[in-house]
Parts: sequence; C-alpha cells; structure tokens
Amino acid sequence: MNLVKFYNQIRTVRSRLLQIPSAYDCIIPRRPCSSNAPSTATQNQAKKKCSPRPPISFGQPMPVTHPHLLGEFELLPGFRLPEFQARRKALLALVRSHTGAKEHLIVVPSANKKYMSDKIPYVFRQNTDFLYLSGCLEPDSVLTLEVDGEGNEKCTMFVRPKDRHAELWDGPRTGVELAPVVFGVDEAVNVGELKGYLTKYSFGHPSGMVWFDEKCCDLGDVRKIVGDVGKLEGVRSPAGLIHKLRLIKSEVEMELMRITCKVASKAINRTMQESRPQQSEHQLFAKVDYFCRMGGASYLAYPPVVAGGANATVIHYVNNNQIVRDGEMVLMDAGCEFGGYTSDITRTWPINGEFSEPQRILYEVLAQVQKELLGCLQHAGGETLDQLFDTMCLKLGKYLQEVGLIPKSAQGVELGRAAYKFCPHHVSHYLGMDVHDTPSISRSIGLTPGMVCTVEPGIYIGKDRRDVPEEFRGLGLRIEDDVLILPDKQIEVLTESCVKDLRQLEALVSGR
Ligand SMILES: [Mn+2]
Repeated sequence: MNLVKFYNQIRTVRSRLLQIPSAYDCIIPRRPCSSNAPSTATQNQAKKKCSPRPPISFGQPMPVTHPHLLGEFELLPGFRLPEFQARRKALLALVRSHTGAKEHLIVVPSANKKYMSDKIPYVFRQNTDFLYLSGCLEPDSVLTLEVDGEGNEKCTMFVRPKDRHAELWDGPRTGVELAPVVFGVDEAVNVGELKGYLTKYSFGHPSGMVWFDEKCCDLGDVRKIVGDVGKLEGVRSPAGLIHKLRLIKSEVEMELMRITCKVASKAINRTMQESRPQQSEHQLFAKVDYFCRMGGASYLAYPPVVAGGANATVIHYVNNNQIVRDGEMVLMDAGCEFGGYTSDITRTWPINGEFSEPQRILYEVLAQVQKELLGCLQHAGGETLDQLFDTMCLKLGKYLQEVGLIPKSAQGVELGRAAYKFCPHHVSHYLGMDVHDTPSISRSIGLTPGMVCTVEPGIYIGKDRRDVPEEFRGLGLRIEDDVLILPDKQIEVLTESCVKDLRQLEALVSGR
C-alpha cells in the first residue's frame, strides 16, 4: 500500500471510530510551550497548540503519538511498512522453495506477558521472529501467512480486541479495526477466533503444509490450537528460515546496529572513566545502565556481567554484589537495545587505572589474540565462526606458551586443548535483534556481507589452578567487539569507539 494512502486511511478510520478531526490536527507539538510571558492572543494560541494530546491511542508508539521516537510513516524506528511486507514475502518464497507442497500456512505467535509477582509483569519483550515479520509490539497476538496453489498470498494479524476495562489497567491496544492499516496486513481478526480460523483453513486446505515453531511459543492456547488443527507431527518449524532472513542485515538494520554499538561503547567508556576502587559491582552496573538509557537505549540488552577480581573467572557471573578492591580488575560484559537492535561488548580494566605486572601480561596476550582474530574476519567468504574458534585456541595457546603458562612441549591439538582450559567458551555468536541472534543458524557456514557477529576471546584462571604460577590465579579477562561483515573482504568494527588499547585504557581510568 502506498504510504500516503496508508496515513490517509489511518486518518479516516480514526475519525470514523473516534470522531476526531484528523490525525494531523492532533499531532503532539514537538516543542513545549514557551514560558516567556506572551500576549493573551499568543497564550491562547499556545494553549491550543499544546493541548490536548490525541484521544486516539495505539498498542505501541506511532509517529502521531511518539514523534520523538518515530519518523514519518515509521512503524518501528527506521522501518516503514514496505520493509515488513518484503520480509513476509521473502519468507513465503523461502517456504515454497523448501518443499514440494504448494499450499502453506505459517503461524508466528507473539510473546506473552511474564509475571514477576502477582499481577505485576516484567518489562515486556516481544518474540523477535514475530516482531521482525509484523512490527507489532503487543502480547497475545498471532501473525499468519498463507499461500495457495496459485501463489495467492494472504497475511492476517490476530490481535486483542479493544476492551475498555483491560485497557484501563494495561494500556491501549491497537485493536482489530486499526490493525490492518497499522501493520499493513490483509486482514485483522480477534485473537479469540484463531481456533475457528485455523480449523476452517485445515478443512479448506487438507494438503496445506503448516509451519509453526512449537518450542518458541509461550502462548499455551496457540500451541494447543495448532496442535489440534495441524496434527503437530506434520508441522514444521519456520524458525530456521526466518533466521536465514534475519542473519543478513538490511541497510536500516546495519544503521541501527551502528547506533546501538555506539551508545553502549560510549556508556562503557564513561563507566570506566568514573570507576574507582571500593565501588561495588552493583554501582558500576547502575552507571552503565544509566549511560545507555541516557544515550537513547530502551534498556540493557541482557543482565550484565560486572565482575571484580576473581569473580571474572565465573563466565556468567551476574550477582554483581561485591566491592571492587584496589589492585583488582573489573570485567564488564554489557550491551543495550536501541530500536530493537542489540550491542554486546566486554571490556576488562584495572579499577585503579594501572595494570599490575601479571594483569598486564595477560591483557597484552588477549589484546593481541583479539586483534589477530579481527584480522581473520577479513577473509569473508571463507572464514566461519567455528574456524575462528579453532584459530583462537591455537593463537591463545601459542601466546600463553610464550609467557610460560602452557608447557613448551604442547603442540597442535594438544596446544589447542590446553588453551581451551583457559577459555572454555566459543569466540563468537551472531548478533542482531537478540544477543545470541539467529541461534538456529550453524556457526560452520561462511561469513557473508550483512552478517554481524562478536569476537570475544577470554582468559580465565581459577584460584585453584595449581598448574599456573600463583600470581596469575584468580584473574579473568575478556575483550569483546561487534563486527559487521562488509563486501570486498572488509569489516566494520561497530564497537571501535569503546576504549581497549592498554595505554588509552589506563589513561581513561586514571584520568591522566
Ligand atoms: Mn557476546
């Protein structure tokens, strides 16, 4: 649908439903009213401009209600309807090319609300596959895509109907009437009618193939309905195909990845700059969270690891409740979500601004390995993430051997194995809307332009490692950057502005 037509349609539907003049008459003023004592005429004018907010409401930000978040015609920051429509079309094409079946029905559910305690929900986070295809931020919704033998396509959104009482408590819903124009789908239906709709479909299309990701669906009713209607054993998961699309970022997605990485880089720089001995991990967590949000992020993308001293040797340490003492390092693994896209950065720094000798030795080894691994990604088309992991083990092994932490006798596979004891996690994962993005995509496929991945080697030496000289025990380090693969064997290190050079790091933290 033409975009201007789309907005006109919204305007018409809205005025019809709510008897308001038009969407544009109700746009919230971008600037607050001036406080300089104006003439009565200007005062009246200002009053008129500033109030009231539009009585219309949607289940999520829209350009008319949130002009500070969304540009004209955008459904999500940076994205207009045609991008979502193109994604849905691409998925239907992929599904058709994957099997002999001619008729297909894809069912993609939203997430549901999760509760922290009685009636108190956690911050809602949408199912990213559903969000990628629909742009819809509401819970308890379902998107269906159909294609018949003649290639006719149909896209339907099942949404929560308007409900005055429920909306009083949980906020507005977009509702069945507005959903087709807001999300650019052919039809919208009350989610309560999903069972009837699917039953009718299964009678009308007995050979239709049903695609549904049972594992990722937390809407119990929907799982049961699809199970009853689609005979679950014949149902296939579309997750792998959706992830195939999500793996390669579009221009807009690349731009959002750049922004989310910049926001988190800056936040971590500020956090490092303001860190001092005797601060708690909890306070450093609060700082990085604050700086990310002030930079425009919605929230941190995951519970960060803020680990002082030997806590850094626990890879998923998230207690973040210890005091960081003078002479210790801090390992911070944090990232934010900006416009639905995620950054994932790790930096390790000395809390007092100066690495001790053993800390410096390990930091230099790790920084060298990380730099060389970034170089390896410039063989785009050949390198895979699993190969990058093997390369890390060998390089880490070699350098740890040089500083005397691995016996000189270790060679080849044995050397790699010895290094794995120092870094028992993978060196990379894909990154995008989720931190561990597109998890159904194998890490043994060649990297191609448009992919984003992390590069995160680490060195962790437990306090009980008797095979390592005492001064190195209890040290844990990781350096993690986010990388966009570009054409022509080029890469863009999206987190480049986050300080990691040893000297710059010491200067930043010590305030020199
Ligand atoms: Mn990571």
